[in-house]
Amino acid sequence: MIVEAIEMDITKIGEKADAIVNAANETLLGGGGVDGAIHRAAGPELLEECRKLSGCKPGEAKATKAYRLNNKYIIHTVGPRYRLDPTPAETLSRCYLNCLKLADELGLESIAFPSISTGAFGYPIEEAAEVCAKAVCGYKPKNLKRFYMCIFNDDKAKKIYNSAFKRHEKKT
Ligand code: AR6
Repeated sequence: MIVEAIEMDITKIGEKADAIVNAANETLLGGGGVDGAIHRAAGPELLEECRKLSGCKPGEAKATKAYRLNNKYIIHTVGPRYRLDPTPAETLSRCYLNCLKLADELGLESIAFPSISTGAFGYPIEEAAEVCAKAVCGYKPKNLKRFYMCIFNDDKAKKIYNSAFKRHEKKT
């Protein structure tokens, strides 16, 4: 699987990604940040489908259709709140792995993630990139061929993720 961080609004990645991941909260009923942007771009039908999912626990993943977005699916996950979760690295790692597993079960070949938990949920970017790279570079895909980390307007964060991916790709 080719793993890279790119500078991109995740709602604009289009057909390059079969699925985009949403950094949601336990209600799955929308919020600010990337969650708000995805709901705005996908349209109100997304909220209707999310209402039927009865929420999502931190570290878990649930898929919906992508509606007005040019992707096949949106995979919703809930990251750890850095200061409140007793084991934030474990929860963040499960977010990445459960989303990848679900995408593989759906037969998808490409997936785009936002930087889960590093906004409103307060996860320090260097630590989050390390957890992400360890999980993703150690994952053995079935169908997935491309992993995009979409970084919104932040060249430094993009570099942090790409150097973490390089370090972990050498180990695996
Ligand atoms: N494309 C890519 N990345 C983005 C976009 C975008 N369009 N918009 C923001 N980001 P956050 P969290 C980046 O706060 O920390 C919500 O209210 C942003 O710059 O969206 O997991 C939910 O409902 C940051 O680097 O997610 C939850 O309540 C990253 O996405 C809570 O926030 C994640 O920031 C989840 O917090």
